[in-house]
Amino acid sequence: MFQDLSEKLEVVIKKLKGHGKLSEKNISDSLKEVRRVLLEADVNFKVAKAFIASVQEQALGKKVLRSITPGQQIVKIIHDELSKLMGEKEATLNVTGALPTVIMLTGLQGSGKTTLAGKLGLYFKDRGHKPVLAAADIYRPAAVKQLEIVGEQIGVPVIHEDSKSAAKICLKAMDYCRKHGSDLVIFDTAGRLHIDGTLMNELLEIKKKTQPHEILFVADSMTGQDAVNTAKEFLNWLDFDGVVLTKMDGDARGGAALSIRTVTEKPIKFISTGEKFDALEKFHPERMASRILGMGDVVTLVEKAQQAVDQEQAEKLEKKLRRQQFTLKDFYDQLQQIKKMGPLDQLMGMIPGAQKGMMKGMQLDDTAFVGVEAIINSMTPGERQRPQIIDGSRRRRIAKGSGKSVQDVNQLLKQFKMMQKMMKNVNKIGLKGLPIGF
Ligand SMILES: Nc1nc2c(ncn2[C@@H]2O[C@H](COP(=O)(O)OP(=O)(O)O)[C@@H](O)[C@H]2O)c(=O)[nH]1
Ligand SMILES: [Mg+2]
Repeated sequence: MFQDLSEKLEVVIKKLKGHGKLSEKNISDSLKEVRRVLLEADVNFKVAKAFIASVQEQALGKKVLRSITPGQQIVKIIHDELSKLMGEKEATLNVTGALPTVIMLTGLQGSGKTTLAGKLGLYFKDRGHKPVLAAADIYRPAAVKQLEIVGEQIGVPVIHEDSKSAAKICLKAMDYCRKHGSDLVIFDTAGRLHIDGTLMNELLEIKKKTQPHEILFVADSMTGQDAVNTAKEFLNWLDFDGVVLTKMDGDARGGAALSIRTVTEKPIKFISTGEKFDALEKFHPERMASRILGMGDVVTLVEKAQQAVDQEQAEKLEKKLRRQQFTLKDFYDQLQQIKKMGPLDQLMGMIPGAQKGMMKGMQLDDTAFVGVEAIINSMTPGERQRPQIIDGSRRRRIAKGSGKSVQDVNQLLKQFKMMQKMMKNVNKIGLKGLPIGF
């Protein structure tokens, strides 16, 4: 997520921290660089300007200049301002009032509405709700079919109808909820490639007739400032309550995430980080600021782990590790658990001080672990216990036995070592219950 932005900011920060004392000129120069980095990340021009002005004002204060760690103080200011930019506090969904709770998804075509309908459906189902999806994109027959498949995959009913009125379908879905004890309905509305009056009037009609508790604008974060401009138009026509940023797993530069809140004054409520239905995170501005600044996001990591990891097994492994009995077989089991938490490169960004540099040149997709089991199986119990005894000739033997290359064996041993190293980092901040290695 925002790798480029993050890396560039880290360079500036490293320089700042490197100075024992900071002069006003040091600070101004650094902030100019920050401004350039923000603009390169496609942050709205006015937003970047106001951001820098605010950081500058605080950074030139006596408290910072006189401090013994001025660089760190400024980083803290930048962190807090970034967090403010994205909303400061976590925003929740409006899900109280008359039943069913109505959530209406809006946005351009391809922004990720239908996928999000599935993700939110699953999100609420997992939390004990009985959601229903309404197929209100009436123009493309394929759209209804797509939502039906989504509904099937997450086990949630989809309401549709051969009708020319999207509002009518939405009302029908609400009616279905009342009759079947469903407490929440999500409208998957039509989008366009560009904003047009017909679409907006249709969305307005749905809004008027169904009085949604929550209208969400779905923004493709990959489109940067375009997403922000579109958001403004939707806001003017329709008004909405919150934003969902999609495709945050891609190489979005960060512009949308950093500008949309300030420009629309509406909170970002969720981010979507992949095509699978569980790739949805509540948006936490403060945690996102930490991720952008390369400080990691331990809280989200722990939450993910708690969902994916077998607690008992984790504790057993923790004990083993303390007694230095952690073997490569355990390592293999751990890899399986970690894989359940999400794509590895996304997880890496959440570990303080353990990202990027460490992982450079390593393949981070899910195929990274293919063959691991074969290699481990080809080792002797002694080797699994004490991988440090695996020398060149043993490596060749293991490679042969597993049908893998010596490089594969080297790679695995390297990953094992890396995990132990990362764990030291995590132990320093005293995390419990995470899979070993996190
Ligand atoms: N990588 C990635 N792809 C996504 C995400 N959300 C949606 N997509 C993809 O974006 C495309 C358009 O999504 P869709 O939900 O059909 O958009 P809609 O036209 O707004 O309903 C599909 O190929 C989705 O799989 C996401 O968070 N990450
Ligand atoms: Mg759609």
